[in-house]
Formats: sequence, C-alpha cells, structure tokens
Amino acid sequence: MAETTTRRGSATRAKARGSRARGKEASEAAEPAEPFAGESPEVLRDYLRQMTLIRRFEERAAQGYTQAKIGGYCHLNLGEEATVVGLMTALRPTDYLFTNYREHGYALGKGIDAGRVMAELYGRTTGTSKGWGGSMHMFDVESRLLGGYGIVGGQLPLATGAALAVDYRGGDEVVMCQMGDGTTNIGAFHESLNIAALWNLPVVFVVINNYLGMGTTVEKSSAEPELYKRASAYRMHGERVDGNDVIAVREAASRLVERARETGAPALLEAVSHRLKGHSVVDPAKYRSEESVEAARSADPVVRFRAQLIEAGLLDEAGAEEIDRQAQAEADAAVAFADESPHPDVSTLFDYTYATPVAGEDRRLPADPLF
Ligand SMILES: Cc1ncc(C[n+]2csc(CCOP(=O)(O)OP(=O)(O)O)c2C)c(N)n1
Ligand SMILES: [Mg+2]
Repeated sequence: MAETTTRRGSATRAKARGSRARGKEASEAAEPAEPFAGESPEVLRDYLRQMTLIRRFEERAAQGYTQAKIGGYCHLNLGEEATVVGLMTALRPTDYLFTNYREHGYALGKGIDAGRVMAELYGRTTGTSKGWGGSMHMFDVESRLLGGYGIVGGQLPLATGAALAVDYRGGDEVVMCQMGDGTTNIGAFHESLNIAALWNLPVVFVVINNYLGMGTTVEKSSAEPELYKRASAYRMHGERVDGNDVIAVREAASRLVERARETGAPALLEAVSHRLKGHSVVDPAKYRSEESVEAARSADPVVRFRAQLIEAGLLDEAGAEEIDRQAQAEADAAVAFADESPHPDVSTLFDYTYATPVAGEDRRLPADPLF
C-alpha cells in the first residue's frame, strides 16, 4: 500500500495548484537585504504585530486568571509566538486546524477576533464556544478551527478523520494538526500517523517541541528525542525547524501544506522553541533549571524578531513601540469586551452536551442523583 500515491481528490487538488503570493508586493521599492531578502517589509511588520498581539493577549489572560475572571485550566503560548504565526500563515482560510489545549494564539492566528477568544476564556456567551468551552475548547466553524482538545492526543484521530473526509469529497483543503512533544508517546499519535500515511491523507502533523510535557523533559520521556524522526516509522516525511524563527516556520509549513494539497501526502513537522512560563498559569515551574529558564529568555522570539527588524532597517524604535501599543490596546479591548459580555444562562447548561436528545434521559445537574 505504501506506493499508493494517487488519490480520489488528486484531480481537484491539482487544479488548486498555483503559487501563493505570501504577501510579496511588487510596488515596494526597497528590497530588504539578508536575512530578509525577498520579503515584503510590510508583511514582516505584520508578523511582528501578530506575534506581539499573542504576547499581550496571553499576558492579559494570565492576569484574568489571577483575578478569578477565568476558571478551569489555562495554558499560554508565551514563547511560541513565532511558531504560531509561521504555521497559521501557511494555511488558507479554508484549511482546517486542530490543536491541543494551548491554543489561544492559534485562534487569533486563524483570524478569530481577540474579543471572542478572551470572552471564551471568561466563559461568556460571546465566546467562540458560547462560553461553555473555556480555554481548552475553542471552536469556530467559520474559521475552521475545529478545537481545542484537553485530552492529550485527542485531536489526532479527529484530524486524521477530517483529512479522510476531505479526500473522500475530493476537496483541496489541508488539515493541520498541532500537538506537544509529550503527545508523541500517546497511542493515538501512532495510530493516526499510520493510517494517514497508509491512506495518503492531506494532514500535516505539527509537534511543538518545547522540551517539556508538563514537568517531564523530552529526554526522560522519549526513546527517540528527535521527534520528527518518528515519521520514518510510517514512511512519512518528517523534518525539524527552529520554532523561534517565524520565516523558517512559515517556509517549512507552507511547503508541507502545499505538498499535502497537491499530492495528499501527510507530513510531520517538529518546531522547537521554549515555553517561557509554567505548563499552565498555576504552575510555578520549580522543576526548571536556571539554565533552561535563561535559554528560554534569551531565545524570546518576539524580542528577537523585533530586534532583527530594527537591525535590518525595516522598523525603527518608534514603529516598534507603536506595534506594541496597538497590540496592548487590542488585548485590553478584548478584556473589556469579555468583561461586559453576559454569562450563559444556567438553563442552557445542557444545550450543547448532546447533538440530539437522548431518549429517556432527563437533563440533570452535576451531583444530582442518577436514579
Ligand atoms: C490522555 C491524557 N493524559 C494526561 C493528561 C494530563 N496532561 C495534560 S497536558 C500534559 C502534558 C502534555 O505535554 P505536551 O504534549 O508536550 O504539550 P505542552 O503542554 O508542552 O504544550 C499531560 C500529561 C491529559 N490531559 N490527557
Ligand atoms: Mg511540550
């Protein structure tokens, strides 16, 4: 079966071929020199804007949690901004995205308004999941963010199934499935990669290797710590990229996404970056060595990219300050919107539990007797 490379959807997929503009604008006079040769300065500044928005948004989320405005679990993308923006830039609006629970930045990158993302964290009706999902369960059909999953690895079989559906219908969409390093030891990882390779399904699996699964290092949990190599067990293409480099992530992801679009071939991309804070907002990360914290700080992708743009003459201090001020204002406005939005009415508590009514099942409140 390994040689099966033609797909039901391949004809449609071939039609969808064509170079992606990636924001290159011929009208711009000054072409940037290395390391940004061939890039549009405007697009580069927009990447910084998006990365800064994620940074400021996550800081406000952490604050909202300590103010008890946000309940449940809350995991932040701090330190992963370049990866998130690079990956999301590689997708078309019609491509599908599945993520783990560390997904606020992905929701923003998929184009969801920051107010709706924050409102979901605040458990308000204006949130992406009407306030019933919270931090780990963002969902938005329109932008094709199909969750937000709290069960480690839970998103993988679903993403693989979505890719099967795309293939079955002969569509040209690609599915991206994000996960953490710790997820590569879950059975569903191997089951999903196996079937995706065997059936040639258009899904790009992306492992965010932040060196830690909660407090356990990759070296302590994975017999093969170079995680992209796991793809080879399924004759799948695998590669590793510097997750602190937004351009490198965009290039690798775009290549693999377009390859999946054209041929259906799945792939495994490993993006390596540091988690700047604890596993979740309540984790003081006492298990981390000083060196590890220092390494994370000095690789900070937002600080680094800002400095690189200034160094390359594509941005000045005032411009950088303005990007930051706007990102802060957008995060603040998201908080205000969330705070002013209504809580769901308790009568709607079970409305989204089952797709259809369950025969003979009265709707109960938690802790009500079963019989
Ligand atoms: C099936 C399952 N087992 C255990 C957990 C508890 N748990 C939550 S996050 C996590 C670590 C996952 O690490 P990784 O995949 O590296 O993701 P990261 O948090 O670093 O983004 C664990 C074990 C869970 N949510 N689901
Ligand atoms: Mg991890």
